[in-house]
Amino acid sequence: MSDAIWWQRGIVYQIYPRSFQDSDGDGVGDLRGVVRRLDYLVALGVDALWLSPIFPSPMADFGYDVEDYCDVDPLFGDLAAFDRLIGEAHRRGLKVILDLVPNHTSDRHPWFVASRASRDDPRRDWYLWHDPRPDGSPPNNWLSNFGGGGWEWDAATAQYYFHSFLKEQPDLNWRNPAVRQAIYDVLRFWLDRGVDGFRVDVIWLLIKDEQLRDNPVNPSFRPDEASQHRLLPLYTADRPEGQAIVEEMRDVLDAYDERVLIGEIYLPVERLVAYYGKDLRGAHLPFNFQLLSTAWNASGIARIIAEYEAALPPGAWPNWVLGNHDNHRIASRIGAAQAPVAAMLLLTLRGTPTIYYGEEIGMADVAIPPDEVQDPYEKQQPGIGVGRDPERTPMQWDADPNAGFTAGRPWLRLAPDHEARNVAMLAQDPTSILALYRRLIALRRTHPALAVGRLEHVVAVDEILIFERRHGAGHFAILLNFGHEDRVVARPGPEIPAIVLLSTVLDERGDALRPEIALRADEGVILDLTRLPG
Ligand code: TEU
Repeated sequence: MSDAIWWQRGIVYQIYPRSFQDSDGDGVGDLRGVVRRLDYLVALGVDALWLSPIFPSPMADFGYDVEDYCDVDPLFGDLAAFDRLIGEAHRRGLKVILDLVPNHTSDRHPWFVASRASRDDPRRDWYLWHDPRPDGSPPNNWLSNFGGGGWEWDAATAQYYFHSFLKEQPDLNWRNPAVRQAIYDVLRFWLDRGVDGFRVDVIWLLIKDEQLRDNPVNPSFRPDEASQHRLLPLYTADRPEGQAIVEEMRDVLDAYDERVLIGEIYLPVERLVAYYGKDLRGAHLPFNFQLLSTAWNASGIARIIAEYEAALPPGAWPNWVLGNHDNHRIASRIGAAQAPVAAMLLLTLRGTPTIYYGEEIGMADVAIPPDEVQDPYEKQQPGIGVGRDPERTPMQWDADPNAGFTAGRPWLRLAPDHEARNVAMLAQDPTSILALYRRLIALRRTHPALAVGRLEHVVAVDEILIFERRHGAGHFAILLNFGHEDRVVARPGPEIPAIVLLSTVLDERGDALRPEIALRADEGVILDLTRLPG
């Protein structure tokens, strides 16, 4: 694995800082809390932690509304606490990735305060201000991604400004070179402090159409969908000029050693891969979210894998995401029985895996009663299932009343099963999902074929997904039963006895001979097909 870079061979673990570990009893997680749990991450075996935004923020969108890009919100700590986190992480061999939110700021950011103060302010052109149409209505039909119109009227200066998300999140004008330089300075500020890379929020939305053309109507809009899907975001997303910005960000990182640029991009695969950039001068890892939305069956996933591999530009490094803070948890999407299969899939595919905190203990969505809803997206479109609180509940560490997360009252309610489903208890159980995650990660670290090896022979046979990984002499087959019934399937690989390296059931299985292997319901196995020397 020596020639692979850390972000290629490694595993990323996403921490939602509000919900990971509180250290001061205010019910909100913080940086000192993260430091306390670093040894847990080392024991789990991940390589890098990505922190969702920790910057000063009014928290209208829980940190995705940044008031100051170069400081830490007092809820989470301060710069000294951050430096300590970097130091403690690096001492343990862990990388730290920050969440950069460059598409918009908070409306309380001094840049926007100045920008809205007057039409003549030098910062006016840092945001997207436009005159109304003659009848006073907004400049065009663009919508907010949280629902409702995307234009907010400013009576004092008699213009509209555009916001892709909340009105408290005005969009920056990325056509303005001064804006670009200001954000690149932010990157350098953190790179100089030692951060190992960035996950860039909505990197495919940064540039909007200069002519302000109306977005077309979406012919396949269903009335039960979130209302912004009424229009196709033709002129507000994935604009050609956006590629140059990604390259410029990459240039900033390239002045440093081995830092990673990850882009948050929800696009079809053929457009997604454009974000690797011309000659791979773009993002190192345009996030591949296909597993978040695809139907959970063997043939569909075989197709996704094949299409993704085929679409990757030469030399581009793949990646896979199974969960994040914006999507329902995997155990809730596919059922608890399949969660181990999903874990084995994520951790044996070719490409950098990203694990969302809590998935390793099988956390599920938590139903949040209407009067406890925190998420502004849910508040804007209540009751249609877009809310993101269910996947953001506190990490379950132990059987204490607040799951070891806080000594106070957690900002979001805990999962009802936290007394039984928590790190302390699952760590005692050699057949738990936590044990499975640890074993899978350990295998991936031990066998280069599983981390950086080639991916071959991807097929679906009935409900079984089969693929192979190879590197040097290492040769493995992965068989995943997406069905809830036992099945027998032809065993792949050469005619030698294969060792069952790991089953998701975490019991002992004998060697797997040819021609057939039996899989239990919801079982996945890794077979070692490596020929012994001699
Ligand atoms: O998300 C962008 C995004 O497109 C969505 O996943 C979004 O959360 C939602 O589904 C609305 O369409 C990023 C962040 O990950 C998210 O938490 C922020 O709310 C959003 O940007 C704004 O910064």
